[in-house]
Amino acid sequence: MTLVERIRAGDRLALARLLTQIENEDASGFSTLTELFPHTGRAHLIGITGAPGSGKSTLVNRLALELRRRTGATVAIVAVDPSSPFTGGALLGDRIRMRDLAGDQGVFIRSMASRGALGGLARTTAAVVDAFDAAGYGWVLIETVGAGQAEVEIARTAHTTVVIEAPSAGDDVQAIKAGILEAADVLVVNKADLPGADNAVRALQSALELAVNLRPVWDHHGRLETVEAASAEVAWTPPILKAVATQGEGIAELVDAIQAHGAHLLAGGGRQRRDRDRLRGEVLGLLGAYLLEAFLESRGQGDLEVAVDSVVSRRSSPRQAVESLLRARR
Ligand SMILES: Nc1nc2c(ncn2[C@@H]2O[C@H](COP(=O)(O)OP(=O)(O)O)[C@@H](O)[C@H]2O)c(=O)[nH]1
Ligand SMILES: [Mg+2]
Repeated sequence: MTLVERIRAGDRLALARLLTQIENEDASGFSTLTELFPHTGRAHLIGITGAPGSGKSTLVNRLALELRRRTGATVAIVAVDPSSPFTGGALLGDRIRMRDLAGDQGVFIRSMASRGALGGLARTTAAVVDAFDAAGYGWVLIETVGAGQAEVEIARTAHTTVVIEAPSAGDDVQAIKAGILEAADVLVVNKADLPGADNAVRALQSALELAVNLRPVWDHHGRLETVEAASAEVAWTPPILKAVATQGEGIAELVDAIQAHGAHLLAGGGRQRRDRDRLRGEVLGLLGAYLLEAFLESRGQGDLEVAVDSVVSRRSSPRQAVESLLRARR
């Protein structure tokens, strides 16, 4: 059997090998992915994002168990943590916490750390998600720290984006990064066993009312629509749930909300729109990477350094340097 056939047949070792090839940006991995791509598009992608320590990994663990129990479908977990180096403690911690899932052949966990160039993490994550999708995983949970732009982008391109918040000591919601709340389909106040959970729910409620009105909507051509035009699409009001991930409380309700959102997307055409947004981002990201690579190959690294020199010495602005690099190319 070929690698593709083995992956499609559910061979975990074959899948693990492909994931390693993808992370190493190995050319044979990409050709395997190309063969697998026609088999993607079935998985429900769930982005889970929030501040470090809000309880994402604990919740993802519980969520995976509940999805397995209730739907029987297989679950893949992609933990994206750019802050942790390969041997870092956070990954180890995640692995230990995930031990409830160990031994379940229907669950596959992959931790990813940042490497490579700008946008590299988003591209690699997209490829890993495609691999799980083609391998037949019904649910793909993508845990990202809601900190950097890249991570927010990864989370918001999922079919369902879950934003996790933990109660803070003060009365404010711990500042959720701008842009993330607008992307939320489901909000979870985790650590509801700690004081301040109800305050956090109230604060999120008012923040959400603002955010929903500003929610950007793209039409089929990727153009930004006005809110009035977009309101033709039936609105989804993101529910705000409370959970105690360590005890498994609120997880059943979270699965209910995720399934309701999935049904909403299917009924209203939102699923195709999100797929298109996500794949569009993937195409643009790759195009950018290829163009840059082709440019540097044709000009050599030397010209780039000369241009950087001229910026460092303030002889040109960054924009001028790029313009003259592009002019010299023709
Ligand atoms: N009190 C309480 N602690 C929690 C809860 N969920 C997670 N934690 C703890 O919060 C810490 C961070 O959890 P983790 O899942 O690693 O958070 P992440 O960084 O967002 O992935 C761990 O010590 C968890 O045991 C909860 O519902 N209540
Ligand atoms: Mg974590």
